[in-house]
Amino acid sequence: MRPIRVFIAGIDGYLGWPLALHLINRGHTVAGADNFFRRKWVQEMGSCSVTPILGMEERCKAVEECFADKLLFWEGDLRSYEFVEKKFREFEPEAIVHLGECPSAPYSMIDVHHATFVQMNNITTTLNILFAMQNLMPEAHLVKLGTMGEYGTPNIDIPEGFFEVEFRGRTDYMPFPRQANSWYHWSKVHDSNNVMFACRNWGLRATDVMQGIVFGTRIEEMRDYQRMMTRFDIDQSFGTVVNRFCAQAVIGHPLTLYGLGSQRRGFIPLRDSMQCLTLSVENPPHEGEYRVFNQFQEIYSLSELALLVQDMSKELGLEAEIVHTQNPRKERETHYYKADHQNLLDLGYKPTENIRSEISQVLVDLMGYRKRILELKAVLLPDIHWEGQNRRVALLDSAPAEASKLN
Ligand code: USQ
Repeated sequence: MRPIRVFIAGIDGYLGWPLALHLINRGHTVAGADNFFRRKWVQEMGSCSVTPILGMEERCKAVEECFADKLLFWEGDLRSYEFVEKKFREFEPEAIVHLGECPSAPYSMIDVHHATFVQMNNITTTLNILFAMQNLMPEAHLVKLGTMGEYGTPNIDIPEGFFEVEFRGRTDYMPFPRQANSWYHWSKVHDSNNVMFACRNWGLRATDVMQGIVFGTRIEEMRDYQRMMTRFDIDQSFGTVVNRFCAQAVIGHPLTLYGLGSQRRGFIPLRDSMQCLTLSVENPPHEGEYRVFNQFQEIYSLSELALLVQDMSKELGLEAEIVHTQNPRKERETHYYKADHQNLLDLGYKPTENIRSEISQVLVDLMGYRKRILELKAVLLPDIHWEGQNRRVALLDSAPAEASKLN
């Protein structure tokens, strides 16, 4: 594959940072933008990244030293169309990976302010990117991060985006119904509709990635791990379930399995997520094509994963108790769940086979930050309920001046 110019929207995040390293290592020219909102949202949750991540200036310096390559970074808000257009004009990306959204279901369920913030932030940034592409580079490829959660948990198999429907004797190939389960997940559905329409209306090309729940601490490219590490969150809003279980195990806190634990989801290790996003970037769809990839390694129930974390903890001499806590979310706990994920395999995706060693690596890495996790213990229990009536601090709407120093 010839090297291309890739713009990462949300380059400072859990996925954005390792993706920059991964793409640079493969010879691509990478630039990115971020307004450090993720650092601020996690701070609002009373938490911070367990892994001590660097500020962007030091991150760029580390890249230059380790990869002998420059990483271009602009601080700015993707909700500003002028900012997006200006940076696209300067960098002339051939591919844009949009990770610059608020990724949390619980955060969006706090109250009306958080719900409207998440939807406006996510939908506006995507529209700005689509319009800037149409105005400046209609040939470019958008890789847009969606979520498996857009589909919900239907009682039938989940295809990759589209399926054939027969109704009253006629058939059509249509978008599979979306039944999201939080204001955040619905924001991704609205994005999907907008991206699909932009492809149909303007002939743009896009890959809409329905990603499962990511977990993990590292990828191969973090050779200089101390300086290259990505953030790792454990609070109820921004910490995903396996990452939270591992952090809990490391400090002897009970693993907080919500409800019965028989909820089934698609999961994907961080390194596989990087592999899949790169495959999408390097294999663009044709003009006008809107394609959907379901991106996960395997489907597991939450109980299976809790038991796996418990098992791997034991091997490391840690006692991890599993506790069924009352489920703060409204979600089906016992349900059918089967989803296709062939498209990425067809492009060459090689899923991590040993999930046990992946979990073990997370535990080992986190053991080095035990003290920090203990300090953050209070954020491990959930108090955001789907019923509403959440008492929470007000939303901070502008990035603090020193945000890039926060983690
Ligand atoms: N859960 C627990 N215990 C916990 C935390 C969560 O049992 O301590 C349960 C939840 O009830 C839920 C499941 O674990 O059934 C997943 O929760 P999560 O917080 O790991 O993931 P979710 O809210 O679904 O969102 C995450 C990412 C989001 C992405 C999504 C993929 O934060 O950005 O879109 O995973 S998916 O779930 O497939 O839609």
